[in-house]
Amino acid sequence: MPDGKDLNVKSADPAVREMIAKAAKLEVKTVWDRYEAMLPQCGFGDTGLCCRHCLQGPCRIDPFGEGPTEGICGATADTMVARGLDRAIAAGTAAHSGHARHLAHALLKVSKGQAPSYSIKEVEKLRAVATRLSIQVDGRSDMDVAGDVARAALADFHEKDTPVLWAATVVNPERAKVLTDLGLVPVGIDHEVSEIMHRTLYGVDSDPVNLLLGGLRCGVADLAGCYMATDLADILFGIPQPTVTEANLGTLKADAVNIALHGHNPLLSDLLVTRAESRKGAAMAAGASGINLVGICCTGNEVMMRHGIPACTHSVSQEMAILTGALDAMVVDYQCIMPSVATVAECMGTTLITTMEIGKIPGAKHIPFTEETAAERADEIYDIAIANFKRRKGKPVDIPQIKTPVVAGFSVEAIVSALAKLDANDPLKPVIDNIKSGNIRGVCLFAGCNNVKVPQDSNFIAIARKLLKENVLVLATGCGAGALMRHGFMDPANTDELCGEGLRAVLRAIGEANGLGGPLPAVLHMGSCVDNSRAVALTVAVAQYLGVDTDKLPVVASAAEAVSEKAVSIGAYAVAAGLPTHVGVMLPVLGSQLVTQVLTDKVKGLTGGYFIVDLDPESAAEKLLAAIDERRAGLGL
Ligand code: NFS
Ligand code: SF4
Repeated sequence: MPDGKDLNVKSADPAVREMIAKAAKLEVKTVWDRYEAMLPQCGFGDTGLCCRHCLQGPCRIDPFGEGPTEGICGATADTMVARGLDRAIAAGTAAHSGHARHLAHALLKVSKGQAPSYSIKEVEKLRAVATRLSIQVDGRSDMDVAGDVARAALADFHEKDTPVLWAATVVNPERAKVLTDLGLVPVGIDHEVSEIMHRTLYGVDSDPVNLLLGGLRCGVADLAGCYMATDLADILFGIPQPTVTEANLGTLKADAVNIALHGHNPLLSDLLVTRAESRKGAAMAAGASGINLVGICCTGNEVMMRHGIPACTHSVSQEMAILTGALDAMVVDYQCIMPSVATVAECMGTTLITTMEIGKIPGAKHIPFTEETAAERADEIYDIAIANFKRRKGKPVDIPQIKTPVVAGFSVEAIVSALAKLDANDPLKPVIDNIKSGNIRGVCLFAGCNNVKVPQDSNFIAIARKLLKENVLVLATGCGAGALMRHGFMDPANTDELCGEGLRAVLRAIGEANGLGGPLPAVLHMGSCVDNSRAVALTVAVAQYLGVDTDKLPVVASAAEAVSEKAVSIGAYAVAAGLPTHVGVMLPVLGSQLVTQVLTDKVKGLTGGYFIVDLDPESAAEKLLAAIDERRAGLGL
């Protein structure tokens, strides 16, 4: 594996490396070129010691104590760092919950018959969610219940005198008490984001510990946004079930109309998938073998989990999909779409299509998407891609012949039903028994992005390899799942080689009981980044089964190559939920010893969770294992 420090190795993915070489030949700039041009990056920003929260700034504090030790207003390093972190958490929370709010509006329109392209796909989940929210279901129509669920979701955004439902009803009672006692229960998702913006303003909150507690509370609001997004997407588009598919640039097809679905919300991407069949004739009339939809980033995860759509690539290598020259259109909604894709698309003859009012990109074609006009807009997108294919047909493309088999789609419901094949009356028992016996030493969730500062995927690969050998059950979401799938971790053919003996036996027993004729994949794909909520749901279920709080479980998380502020807000709720949470890149907090200490140590005394910041994957894996063992010992295992 490439060394984490070697800047010459840009990606551990050979398909990506092929395209990096092509970009260099064509003199097309990529994220790696722009990163090099940015070096050396500013040390003040890197450590969180730069403030622009008012017009007297920017203020910078010298981390070495040689220059100013406070900002012009008197803000200390501790204040600046805590305020900066809080704003990152608020931004992440706004994004996840914006995605959830969008789904809530769509569900409301469905319930009123105003969104003809959508329907309720999972009545049972709708009723289960409604029941959890104390909404009456008996004797009511699905549409009435859906309307109430949507209204309850929308009500969770603004301040009220009761807790946010999607936070209070999704954790175990013990955790709810911990959060209540610490004042970390949000009363409105938007309210919490807005409070962070207020308290981090010039001259409001300068107490670093108070600021960090505010950040954690906003983190719990982020959990609510994520959980709501998962619930509503499952209701509208179906609960993911294990599905066999593949990943990497080799999923593109030279002779087909290739369309990449990139971004996050399944509202548009799911519809494009379901309309593909009806557009196949038009594609074939244009001389194509058919329509080939591929996913990028979390939209890719959403359509992979529900429809088996292959994943083209993820996160930092998104430009590489276009560089193949085989993409006829890239359709995006919002979040994690590098504006640079517009330039690369122009060079390669791909049409970049933006679809959201809040997510326009200069150089892209904008097709405004609404739930009311979804079908027409989707067909417009298909027409553009097919016309592009006509122009491209017969011209050479460079598709790296690299792809990996993937089994994806392990929602909690799917996991429980797979386990039920071992014990129909008590599905969680086999997992708990294996945790107790040590066949499963613990559980690690890999989440988050690829970061240009890390050779792509190398941290994920190194840590996952080590943990699997040590019999840690590995779950993955987001572009962390993308990284692991592209390197064979979700191919059941590799389970035996990757896993230690105990874990191997468990995965084989479950696989065989489910008629797979072999084991489950070594890493279970749980979905997109909002679907970290699924990992929380599983953790809460195990905690309730054992009758302990979530901070007692041998469960850890790792955002090994994090980028987005969304990864920071997810980290905040993982810590609030009591999990040791690794981050494999520098968080901009090192400028404050106090903040660093609170996040990596002191907070443990409050929520039981804490951050482990370690850029070296080998020692990070050791620390995650140590955290797992500490908890096993606490449980007397
Ligand atoms: Ni998550 Fe998904 Fe990927 Fe990172 Fe972005 S796509 S929401 S933030 S880059 S994992
Ligand atoms: Fe400087 Fe204070 Fe203004 Fe920040 S808020 S820019 S530290 S004066």
